[in-house]
Amino acid sequence: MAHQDDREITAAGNGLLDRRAFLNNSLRFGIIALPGLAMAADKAAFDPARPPWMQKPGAAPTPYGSPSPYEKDVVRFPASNPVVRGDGVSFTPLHLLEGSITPNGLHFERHHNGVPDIDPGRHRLLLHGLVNRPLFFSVDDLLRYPLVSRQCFIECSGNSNTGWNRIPSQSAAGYVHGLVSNTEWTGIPLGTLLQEAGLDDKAAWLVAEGADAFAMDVSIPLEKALDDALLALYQNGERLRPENGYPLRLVLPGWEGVTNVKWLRRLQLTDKPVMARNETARYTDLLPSGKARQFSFVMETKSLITSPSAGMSLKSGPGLYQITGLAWSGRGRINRVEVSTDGGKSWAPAQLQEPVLSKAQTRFRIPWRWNGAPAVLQSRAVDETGAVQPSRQALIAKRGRHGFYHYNAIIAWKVDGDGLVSHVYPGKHENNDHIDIDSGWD
Ligand SMILES: Nc1nc2c(c(=O)[nH]1)N[C@H]1C(S)=C(S)[C@@H](COP(=O)(O)O)O[C@H]1N2
Ligand SMILES: [Mo]
Repeated sequence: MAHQDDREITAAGNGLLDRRAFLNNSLRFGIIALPGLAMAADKAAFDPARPPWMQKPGAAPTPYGSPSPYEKDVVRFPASNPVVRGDGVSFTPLHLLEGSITPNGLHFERHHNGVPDIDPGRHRLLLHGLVNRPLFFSVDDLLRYPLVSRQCFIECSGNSNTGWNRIPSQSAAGYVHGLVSNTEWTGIPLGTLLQEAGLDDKAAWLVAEGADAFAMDVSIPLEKALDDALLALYQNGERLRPENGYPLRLVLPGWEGVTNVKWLRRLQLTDKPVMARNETARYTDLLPSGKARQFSFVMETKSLITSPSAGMSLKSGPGLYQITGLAWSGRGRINRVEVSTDGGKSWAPAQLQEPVLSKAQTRFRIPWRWNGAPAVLQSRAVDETGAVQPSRQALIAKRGRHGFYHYNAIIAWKVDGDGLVSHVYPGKHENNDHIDIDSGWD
């Protein structure tokens, strides 16, 4: 049984410990698990001194590795529109991952009309419109430019949107909040190609179009294109996965997923936005005033405790546990993540995993001594611009009850007396009278 150590310093109410307790290597944490994920061990036939895998040679090397078969439950959660073929999403299992990089096979997906089967030898990118010299590139042409790498998250603005509903969702954390992934992208700064084409004085926007059956297009302000936009060819060291835009996608660090056009085929410089479906009928936010927010590009400061989270249980009973999660902001670096285990009465700063990168996901951790009584766990992120993740009440007060996109409120997990974890909305929730979102993502 874990016992109270001299070096344990309380940092907030209800057993939250100072993050520096991690320096004490002798700490042993309790087990947090999802029922059903553990493998059933055949104890009778098993001699730990002579495990069967030491009794014969193992498997031969293979051309491309895959996860251990024992990790078969660590998968995305796909959901498709039954009416429109190829319209759907799959969620990253954030609650089953550690660190901050999303493995390529688990990057979330959002397709409006399916994943095109693109032959890279025939794919072309056209750069035209208000430029001095229109340019046309093959993928091989693009690969001759100097490449740069940067880590950043991509988050669908529809991520977490069941948070707008009256009843808290009880799905696993990743299967509600996992329309976000974090990747090291490698490609060409878009500014390099714009410079080569030469910009007309009237150029102020850029229309990006994808080569999928949806021919998805969005308008992007030139300022962002010249700032940190990337034409990505590689994802975590290997060429892009088909579902994430192979052979070429636009990456706009910190901006809503829809602007990160996949299977990029055309960039047109214009003097104004085209008012495409995806910036008028969709991806706008109806406000309490009756007006709609348009071009709400930046993904706001957000965090999520990934463990313990909905559906898990604190299997070891009362004792020491590690609370961990992810924080991110489309405005820059994460400055601080605070954690509360007493329903928001007191907060303590979590340990941030270095390096903390701008517009990338940051892993946070904090030790917690659970006394066995019901507790409510929350995390609250603050970024380098001072933007603070809002409570659900504050978000609703600001945006009203017609929200669909940009849900970044604090998420609360309740641990009951048996250690079972569920999703709750703490505090009073007046004006809860809106129509629930029952399907759709975007
Ligand atoms: N061509 C094209 N680009 C696209 C989309 C699409 O359907 N077609 N979906 C967009 C949306 S809404 C999101 S959230 C991101 C998802 O990127 P991912 O599938 O790589 O996670 O891609 C964006 N780019
Ligand atoms: Mo999206």
